[in-house]
Amino acid sequence: MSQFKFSVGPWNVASGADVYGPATRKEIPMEEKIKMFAKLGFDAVQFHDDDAVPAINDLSEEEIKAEARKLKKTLDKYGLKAEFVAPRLWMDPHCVDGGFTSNSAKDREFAMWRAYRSIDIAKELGCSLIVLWLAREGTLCAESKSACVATKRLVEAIDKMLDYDPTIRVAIEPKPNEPVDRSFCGTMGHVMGVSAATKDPSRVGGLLESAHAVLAGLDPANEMGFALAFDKLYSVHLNDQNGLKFDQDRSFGAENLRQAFNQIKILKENGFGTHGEYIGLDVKAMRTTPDAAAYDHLTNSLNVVKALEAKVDRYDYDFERKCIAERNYEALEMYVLNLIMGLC
Ligand code: XLS
Ligand code: MG
Repeated sequence: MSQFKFSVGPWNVASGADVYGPATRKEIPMEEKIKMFAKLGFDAVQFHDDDAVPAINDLSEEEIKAEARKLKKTLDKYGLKAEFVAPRLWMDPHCVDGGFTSNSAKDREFAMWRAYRSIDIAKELGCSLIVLWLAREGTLCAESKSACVATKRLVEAIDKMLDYDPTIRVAIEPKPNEPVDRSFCGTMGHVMGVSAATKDPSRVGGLLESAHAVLAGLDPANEMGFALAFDKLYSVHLNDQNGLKFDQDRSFGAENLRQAFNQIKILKENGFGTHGEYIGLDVKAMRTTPDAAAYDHLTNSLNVVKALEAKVDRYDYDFERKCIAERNYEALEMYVLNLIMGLC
C-alpha cells in the first residue's frame, strides 16, 4: 500500500508518433483513458488546457467553462480529481517564438489569454494548481532575446496570473533545453529565483520532472530536495532519462534505479504528499509498444515507485547514521546497492 496519491496526464497514453515517423498505435478517446486511469489506481488526472477543452482558441470564454464542466462530470463519474491545468502554448501558431517571453507583444497577449483560460478551466475542474512548462521560453538564436528582459517578462506574466485569481498557485516545471536550445528557466534554482521575484512567492513553486533534471546534468533527488527546503515542491513528474540527449520520458527507474530510489527516499523523508501533493508520472510508451500494452509503462512506473517505497521503509537509518559518524561512505554506498539489488 502506497502512502502517496498518484496522477497522470492523458498525453502519457499516446499513439507512438515521433518527429521521425507516424503513429504506431490507435488513438484512445479521453473518456476511455480516464476510465483506465481509475482502474489502474490513479487518484487524479493532469491536463493541458486543450486536453480539457479541445479547439480552445475557437471558443468563447463561457463556452470554454461549459466544456470544462462536462469534463468534470466525466472525472466525477470515475472518482478522479484534476491535479492541474497547464497552458499548452508550445503547440500554438501564436507561440512560435515563445509565449510569455515572445518578442511579439501580440503573442505575449495571446499567451496571457491562454493562461487566464487555464485558470478558468482549473476552477471548473475543482483544482487550484497551474503548471507552466516553459517549452519555448528561450532561444534557438542566442541573440534573439535577452535573458534579462525575458526573465522580467516571465515574472510579470506570473504576477498577472496571481492577480487574476487569488486562490491559484503556480508551479513552474523547469527544463534546460528542447525544443529551444537555451531556456530561461532551466533548473529548480531558476524557479526559486523567479518565485521570489513575484508579488506572492508563497503561491509560486516548482514541479520537478526527473528527466528534465538529468538533461540539466543534475540529480533529480537533489533538485527535489532543494525545492522541499523552501516548501515549494508542488508536484513531481517521475520518469527516467538516459543521459544528455532528447527528452525520453522513460518509465520510472528504467535507466537509473539508484537515482529513482533516492527520489522516493527524499520525498518520503520530507512528507511529500501531506499537503495534498500528488506523485505525477510523465512517462511515454516506446514507439514499438503494441496497442495491447498501451498502458504498461504506467503500471510499470507505479510498480517501481511502490517497490522503492518498500525499500525506503526497510532502509536502515541507524546504519546510515553509523556510517556517517565513521565517515565510512564506502559502506553506506554498498549498503544502498545491496538493498536495491535485493541482497539485504
Ligand atoms: C514535456 C513536459 C510536459 C509538461 C506539462 O516535456 O514534461 O509534459 O509536464 O506541460
Ligand atoms: Mg513533465
